[in-house]
Amino acid sequence: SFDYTNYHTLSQIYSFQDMLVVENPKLVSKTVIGHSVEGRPLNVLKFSTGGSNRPAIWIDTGIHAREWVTQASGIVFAKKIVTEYGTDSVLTEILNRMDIFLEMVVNPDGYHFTHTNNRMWRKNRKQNQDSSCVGVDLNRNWNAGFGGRGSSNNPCTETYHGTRAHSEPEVKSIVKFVRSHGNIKAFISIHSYSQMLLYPYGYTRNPAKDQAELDQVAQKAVTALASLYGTNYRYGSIIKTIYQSSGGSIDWTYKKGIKYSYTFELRDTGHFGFILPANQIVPTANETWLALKVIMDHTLKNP
Ligand code: 0X9
Ligand code: ZN
Repeated sequence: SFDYTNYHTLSQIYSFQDMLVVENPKLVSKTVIGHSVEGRPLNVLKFSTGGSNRPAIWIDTGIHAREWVTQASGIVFAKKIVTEYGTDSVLTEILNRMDIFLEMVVNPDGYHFTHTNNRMWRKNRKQNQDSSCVGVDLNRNWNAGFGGRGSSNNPCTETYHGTRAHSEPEVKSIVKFVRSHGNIKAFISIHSYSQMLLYPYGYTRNPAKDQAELDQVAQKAVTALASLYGTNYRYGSIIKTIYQSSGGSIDWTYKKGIKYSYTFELRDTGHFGFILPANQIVPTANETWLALKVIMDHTLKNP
């Protein structure tokens, strides 16, 4: 059976996804929402107990390749959803009325590259025009303050925003999915590291219209997270809590009307950083899951 306590290659993750569908056909299905720059499938798992186009929660992990604890946590979340449905009352209520979509490897080319060439790779693997430097930062490529401060027009930097908003297939596929679905109520994008729970905006200091509510939910979520092992999270708007960052995913989803748009920065605060030891995968996922359930439960109860 699958070893949740270790990191896995891309092909192992793809196999895990297919196994989960085979073992839970009534609850889980797989949709390919597009293909990466290098042609790899962009897989989204759908967890649904029925209905059609139910209000939905989106969760993504692995938009940045080197943030390995996020893809690994995505695997644990998927397993938790299938085992807790019917036993955990909060998750059961959520799935009785809403769907959950989980894209656990948003950046498959980058993730593959972190296994084969450079463990610290962050961006996708776009061959940039007129530059020998590779890759676009997929969290600077969205149409929200695109090209502004906190992103770079230099293809050789880690925060290169690309030639235009939604130029990258890994981003465009999510944009098309969100638009065509039309009923996504929460969009949660998971990164590491820093131990933070962030809400819009990242590109401007103007507070989000729903800042008070987003802040209250974040406070409840980080309290739930800390209840398991005492892990301390800061929370607040992106620009005030971490740094200015333009063209980020949740600024776009929030502007599109998805009120509950959040970004997590998982463990740790810098001791191991991106190279978090594998024995922290399950504890990290377990505590994060408690925060996710707070956000999902609030979303369910505030339609
Ligand atoms: O810089 C980023 O993209 C994130 N930090 S990370 O170290 N994981 O790269 C912060 C993301 C802020 N979120 C948005 N701008 N949406
Ligand atoms: Zn990141």
